[in-house]
Parts: sequence; structure tokens; C-alpha cells
Amino acid sequence: MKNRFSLLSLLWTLLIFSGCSSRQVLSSDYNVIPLPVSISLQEEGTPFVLKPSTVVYCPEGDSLLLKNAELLTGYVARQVGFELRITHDDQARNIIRLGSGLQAENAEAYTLVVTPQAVEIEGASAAGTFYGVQTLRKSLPVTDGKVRIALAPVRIEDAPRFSYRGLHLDVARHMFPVEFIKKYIDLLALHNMNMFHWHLTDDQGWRIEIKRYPRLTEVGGWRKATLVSHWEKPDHKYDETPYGGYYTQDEIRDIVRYAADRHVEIVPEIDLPGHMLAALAAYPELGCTGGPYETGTRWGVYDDVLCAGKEEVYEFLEGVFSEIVALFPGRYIHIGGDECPKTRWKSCPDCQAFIRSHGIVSQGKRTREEQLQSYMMSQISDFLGKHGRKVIGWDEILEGGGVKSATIMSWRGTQGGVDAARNGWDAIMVPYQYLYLDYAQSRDEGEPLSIGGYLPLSKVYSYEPLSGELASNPEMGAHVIGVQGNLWTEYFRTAELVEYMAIPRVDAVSEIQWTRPERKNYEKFLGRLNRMRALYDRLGYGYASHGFDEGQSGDNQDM
Ligand code: TNX
Repeated sequence: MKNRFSLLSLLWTLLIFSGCSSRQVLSSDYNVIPLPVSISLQEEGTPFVLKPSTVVYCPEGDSLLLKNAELLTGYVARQVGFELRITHDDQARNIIRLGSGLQAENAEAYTLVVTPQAVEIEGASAAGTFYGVQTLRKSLPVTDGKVRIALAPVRIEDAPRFSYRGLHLDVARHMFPVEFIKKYIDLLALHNMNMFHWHLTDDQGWRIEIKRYPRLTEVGGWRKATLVSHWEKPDHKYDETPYGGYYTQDEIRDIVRYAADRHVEIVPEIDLPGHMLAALAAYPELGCTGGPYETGTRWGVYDDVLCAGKEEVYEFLEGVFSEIVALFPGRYIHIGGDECPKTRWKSCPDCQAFIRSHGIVSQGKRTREEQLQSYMMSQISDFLGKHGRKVIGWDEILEGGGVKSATIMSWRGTQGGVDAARNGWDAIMVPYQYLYLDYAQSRDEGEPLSIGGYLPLSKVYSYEPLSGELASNPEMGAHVIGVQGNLWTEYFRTAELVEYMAIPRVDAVSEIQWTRPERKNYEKFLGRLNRMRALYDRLGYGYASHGFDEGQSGDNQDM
């Protein structure tokens, strides 16, 4: 197969460019990640030739398609080395035409049709067009501009399998510059992902400016030291260096805009009522004992959590979420709910009085304190509901009987997602066994220190979100709205480490999210992955080489 391709390139070189110049001709390859629904290639047809005079058309007055056109010309310039011009004249020659008039059930669908004269990308919405743009750019080789690129005639039809295609980043344990957050969003966009779950607060740091509560970042944004040895091993070693910082509201707005241009919605997470030690350090009156508290310096779970028995805690949360709602226009707000020990609540007079006065009682195996957590989460969910938002919570929020209309993020395995779906709630699958990108990806000695676990690329790729009951009962399966990869950063202080953990497992995650299971094939995926390497190099991403090395012998043909 590979030989046939290079023979064809040679033929095209001779036919199209004989006499013109001695420029090299490279061919496109439509086997991209995530793999499209269908690729009908006419291998023998005359190709479309991408060259510096190629123009990108978008209709006048359509700002969304103009954005797509600008992004496309930017991608081409960076990857291929020449700057294409944008035009509103749809009759121009040698043209890439962008439209968003495709009639399709799935609003993110697109078609990409290549003829000798034109490349037509038609989305069912501007988002669909954007995914067509991504497929086109990933089909192009990475070169220095002194070439022509032959795109074989093709018809690609494509649409995502899941509507929620997420990637998460924890900036509480370690934070990263605004420029890196944008680069991370670019990584999502490159993989047709549309949800950036931004974990903004935790025990070890509060990273978002809240005007009404300045101490959250002044005090809660800082910790005095960081655990640098393994958290489960004795003899903890700390670096004894203060660590901190936060994102200003202006920076957040800038990032939200940047993401929106790339059809990425940000899901901000304020994790409560556990994982709140940084907030307690800032405002000790929000805890059961009144403190004093210190922003966390070690990893794991802390007993000190928000007090659920004081009215002022509920007022505080409404104050915080009012600002969150104003900053993030997306549909979802994540309110956490994971790993909240009930130790303090059991002996807190305020919590116990609140339980009595609100008639909160145990139900079956569920304790009164678990019900109290449900009460608190429901209050916040109702508040956000009034602002037109839907909440997402970690699967623990099912423990107190659930929060109505919440979407469950199933991380402790898949049972949370199954239970949610059975009860008619939406679920997002993030089981740690398959999708925790903070786990080690190889057993090599030289692997960076991580929180634990072992999750090689092949295991990520093997994950099938709709199995068991979710597969046999379509009504339940329909409640699984998507899949997400999570990247917690306890041990990843630098952007380089984050990239190393994310890439190439993010590629595998994207095929779980986008590609139909019958199209998935690990060996072929490794072949496709190999081609991503040059693109990652050009775009300045670091990566772990494991998957690429595995793929050296991969067969790259899918059509
Ligand atoms: C569990 S996933 C956590 C995080 C940790 C992570 C480490 C979840 C809801 N909670 O606080 O960072 O494990 O893998």
C-alpha cells in the first residue's frame, strides 16, 4: 500500500509539475486521528494541488466561518509553510470552500470533498466545519513550504459518536501559564474535543480570582511547601518552597474566548464540599472547627471540609458561583462532590443542628451526613439551575440519593455511570482504570514520578464506554453523553510533564470519543499515530515516545 502511494506521488509530480519547477510533491493522507466515519478515496483521480496561491473561501458576513478560515490559514502556515489568502469570491480557482449548510441530524457533522478543482468542507454548523478543518489539516504533511501538496480526490463523511468529548486539567495542585492553557485547548481542538474541564480549586490551591472573596487567592492561592516524594510511602519529603498563583478574571475571560473560537466549551470546577482546604485557610469560619487551617501541602484526602450546617457557607457558595456564572458562558458547571469525609460533620454542632432543623434523615445504607451532602449539592444545583446551568458532579454525589438533574462523572469505575443512566440522569465516563492520564504509562524505571497506577496507551484505547447494560439497553446507553480523559497534576510541576503525560494517550481518548467502535483497531491506530509525531514536533508539543515506538511497524491503511 505504502509503495502504491509513493508511486502515485511520483506520477503526479511528473504529470502536474513537469516543466514548471523541480519542486517536490508530497501527498495528503486522510487516515487521521480520530478516524472519520467514512473515507471514500479515488486513488487514481487527478489530485487537488495545495500551493501558496490556493485561497480559502468563506461567505461574507459569516463571522463563525471567517474564524474557521483564519484558523485554517494559520494551521497551514505553521504546518506546511505557506500563507493562504482568504476570499469571499466562491468562484476563485484552486479554492478551499468552507460552508455550514450541511443537512444532518448531528450538528457536529461535516463532509469533506476533494475534487481536482476544490476542497469543499461543509459542516452542519460552524463546529462541524471546524472538525472538517481539523481533518484537512491533519491530512497534510508537515513541511517547509518549498513543496506542493497533492490531495487525492476523496469524499469524507463524518460525525462524532459522543457529544461530550472532554479533556480535564488540574491547575490546583500545579498551575500553568495562560499561554500553556491555550496550547492545551489547541490540543483539544486538534482532537475534535469540545469540553475543557478546568479543575480550578482543591485543597492545595485556589486558582481563580473571586472579587467578593479576595483572600481565596491571596491566602488560598498559596501553600508553604509541596510534597515531592510518593504520597503513599513513608518519609515524606517536602520541597519547603512556597508555591502559588491564580488566574485573574481578565485572564479567564481571555481563555474562555480563545476556547470558544475553537468550539471548546469550558467546564469550570469548584470542588466542594471536600477538597476545600485552601478556601478554609482563607476563610476559617467556613469550616466546622473554625480552624486555623493551612492550604494543603500533601496529596490525598483531608478531613477538614466545608461546614454544611452554617447559613453563611451557603451564602459564600452563592457568592462564588455568581461570579463563576458571569465568567463562564457554557452549559455546565462542575461542583465536585468527590472524596468528602464526614468526620467533622458527625461531631459538628452546627451540622447536627442543621440536620435536625431540616428534617434530614438516614435512608437505608445512606447516613444522615451523606444525605446532608446531597442537600448541599442540591442547593447549589438549584441555584445554578436558576442561572440556566446544569451541574456535573463526581459519582459520589449519587451516595446521598443524588442531585436531581445533575450529570454524573463516573470516575471510580463505570458503576456510577450505569446507576446514573438507570435513574435517567446523564453520565460522562471517566473511569480511572482507563482514563486517568496522570497514571504511569509504562513500567520503565525512568518514568516520571506519578500518583500511582499503570495505564498504557493500549489500555486507554481498549476502553468501550457502552458495555454491559449500557449496550443492551439503548435507553440507558443514550444517557452516556460522553467520555473524558483526566489529568491530575500532583506530581507534574511543569508544562513539559503535562504534555508528556497527555500525549499520545489523548489520541487514544479522542478515538473513544469520536470513532465508532467497529472502526477502531489498535494496530492501525498506531500507524495513524506515527504521523502525528511530526505535527507534535512542529507545534512544539512534548510527548512520551512509547506509543510511537510501538507503532513503528504499524499498518497505516484504513480505507
Ligand atoms: C482522585 S478523581 C481524585 C483527585 C486526585 C486523583 C489522582 C477525583 C474526583 N478525585 O483529587 O487528584 O484521584 O489520580
